[in-house]
Amino acid sequence: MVKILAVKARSILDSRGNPTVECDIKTEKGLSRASVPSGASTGSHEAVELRDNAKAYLGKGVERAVKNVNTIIARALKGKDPTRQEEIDKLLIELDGTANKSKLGANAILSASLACARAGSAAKGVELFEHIQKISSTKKCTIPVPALNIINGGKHAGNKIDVQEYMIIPVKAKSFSHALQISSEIYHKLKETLKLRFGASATNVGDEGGFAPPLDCIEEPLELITDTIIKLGYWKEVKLGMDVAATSFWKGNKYLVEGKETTADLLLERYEELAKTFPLVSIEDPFYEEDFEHFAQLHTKTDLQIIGDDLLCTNLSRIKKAAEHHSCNALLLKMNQIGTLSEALAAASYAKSRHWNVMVSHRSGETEDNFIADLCVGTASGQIKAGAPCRGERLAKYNQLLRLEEKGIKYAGKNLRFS
Ligand code: 2PG
Ligand code: MG
Repeated sequence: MVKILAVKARSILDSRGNPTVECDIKTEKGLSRASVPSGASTGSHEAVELRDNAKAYLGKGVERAVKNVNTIIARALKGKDPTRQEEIDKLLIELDGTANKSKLGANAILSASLACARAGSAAKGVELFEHIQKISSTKKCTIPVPALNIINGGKHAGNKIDVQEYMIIPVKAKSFSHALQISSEIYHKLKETLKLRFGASATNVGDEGGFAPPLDCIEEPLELITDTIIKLGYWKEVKLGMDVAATSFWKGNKYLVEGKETTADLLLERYEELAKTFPLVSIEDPFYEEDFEHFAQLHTKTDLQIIGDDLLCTNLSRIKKAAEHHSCNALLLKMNQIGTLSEALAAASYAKSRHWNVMVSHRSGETEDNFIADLCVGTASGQIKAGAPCRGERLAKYNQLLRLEEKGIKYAGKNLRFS
């Protein structure tokens, strides 16, 4: 049996320049490393990201989380078998002992959980995606369809667009590499158009690498992207997705959209109209994080893929509630919302048992770690969102998928149904 010899965490910086936790695990097979991302539009039911709230890094330091890994977690994991992911995660959950991982911090716990998965795959001498396939009992791996966020708004950009993400989904591309080629072409063509119409500053990018043009109406980005797709002749291959992240403009009893107050019912009508006008197939968080009811209404009234992010927080009890209410037909899978690999796998597995789609997701604050690429392939989740085809921390994931594609794993596009 391969044993964990040492566990060591450190504070590194994420793509926004804020501290985050990286963890190294040593076994006789060598060193395995993982780091955790961080969100900006976080759901209130997410596991707790432990920050120092001290002077350093304007309160955002993670020294307490690092210390928790280097003391409590390191002591408990030493001597353990890293191939036994479920046991390791159970131990981490028990060590913390809270419902939302607020004692040790979900950032501390997840860094150890993921480094352990990498150590487990090294111990078995298999690739990470194969190790994940095994522990998640996935029959056949697939290469996911990417959802690339090419126009950024909301909390991820300094413009006035209320919707957070406008994504292209090359579902009918021939392969993942073809999907990436098409997406890169659309991205660069869109850049030309934005520059011509609004000037060079409109091509500045937001947190996830998408452009952040000075637009303020919800429809305009959809028009611009649709025009670009048609211009390039890709209207058959490429569909559109949005992450509205509606909690970010929910003001207690009303939504504030384009500077005006509006209601959930009016928003719902607007989404129905969007679905009729544009090649829109997917919408995430169309309403704020407690409105299971309007999610369900949109689900009944359209053929859209309705993804729950802030609504679900990768949390099994919330996913079950959404399933009861028919609020969604897709789960956004973010490991740091729940804090261990095993719990994320359980969330994905439950969603699949309800015949939902699963989209594996990055966070807006990312690192160069490409773990989610293997996660998506190993669980055959079918979709991944990792930002624009631009910026190293986003490409780290897409480029890993290009490597995994070389193994002859099937592209998920052909069998993907959105509704
Ligand atoms: C989202 C994510 C990722 P954040 O809302 O889906 O795109 O953003 O990481 O800021 O929560
Ligand atoms: Mg979201």
